[in-house]
Amino acid sequence: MGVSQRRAVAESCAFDADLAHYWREGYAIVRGFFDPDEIDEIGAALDQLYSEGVAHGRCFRHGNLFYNVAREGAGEPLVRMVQWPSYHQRILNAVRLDPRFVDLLEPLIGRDLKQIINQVHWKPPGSLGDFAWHQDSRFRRPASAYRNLATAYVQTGLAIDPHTRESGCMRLIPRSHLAGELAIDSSELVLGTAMKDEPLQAVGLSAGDAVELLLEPGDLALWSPYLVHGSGTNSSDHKRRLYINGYVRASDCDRGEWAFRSGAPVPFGPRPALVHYDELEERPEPHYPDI
Ligand SMILES: O=C(O)CCC(=O)C(=O)O
Repeated sequence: MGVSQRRAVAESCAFDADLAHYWREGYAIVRGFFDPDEIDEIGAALDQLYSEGVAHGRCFRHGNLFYNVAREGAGEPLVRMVQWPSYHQRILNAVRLDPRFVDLLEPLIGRDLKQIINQVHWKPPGSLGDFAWHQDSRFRRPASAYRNLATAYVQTGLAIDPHTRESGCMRLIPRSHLAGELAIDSSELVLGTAMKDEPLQAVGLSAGDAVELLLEPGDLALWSPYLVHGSGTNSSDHKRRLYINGYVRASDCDRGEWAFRSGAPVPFGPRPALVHYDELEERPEPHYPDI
């Protein structure tokens, strides 16, 4: 697809067609997955989470729960991301276990699902919120613990605010997932690094082929772990929040928290499961990491 064919992703297909679209293009959109009242409630929970991050004033970890807090000058700390807020935020925990997720995902990855991502991204207007071009497969390490990425893993993102070009919506390269893992330069961090053309060109892709993931509050996007994507700065006058939950067919993953067994939600157990924080056993206590 060339530049002239670039199109916004605003026109999504009906639910059935979305799944075919997911396999073919590497992503799909479900419009109005959560309703406006629910989104208001989730938004309020996210604002509470954000205030907690500001109060920490720097990165904070307690087990898998992690606040990524940056400072830009002398202003208020910037909470860029929180991982696993559901351990202590009831409303966000209810969202990740909502039966709508398993109903949606069953035809893709079945009814026995673990969760490897539970994460919120904030982009306040004008802030350091960029995500460099990447595939999520880059973060599935050790590789031996995450099997059959193409067919067993689905990332979902629930829009809490409008996602537009101005607010720094995600940009996706359709069909890039079909190539599997690409050697995209990973020498820089993804979060906080602007999308550049060179790393894409080096693997035979072009930013000109990207589509914009335009979402209204309540819309849900699904994307493949191999889909190349990124996002830019929020130059709108409102914040842009995205609530991400990543699910996997349980038999294909040695890590992660259970989310659904035979389609029924599974609450957290008494101890957190190993996901991405490798020092969970050695350093589970609350602390401010040196990063
Ligand atoms: O929040 C965004 O704009 C980017 C999300 C993303 O790239 C990811 O979660 O992998």
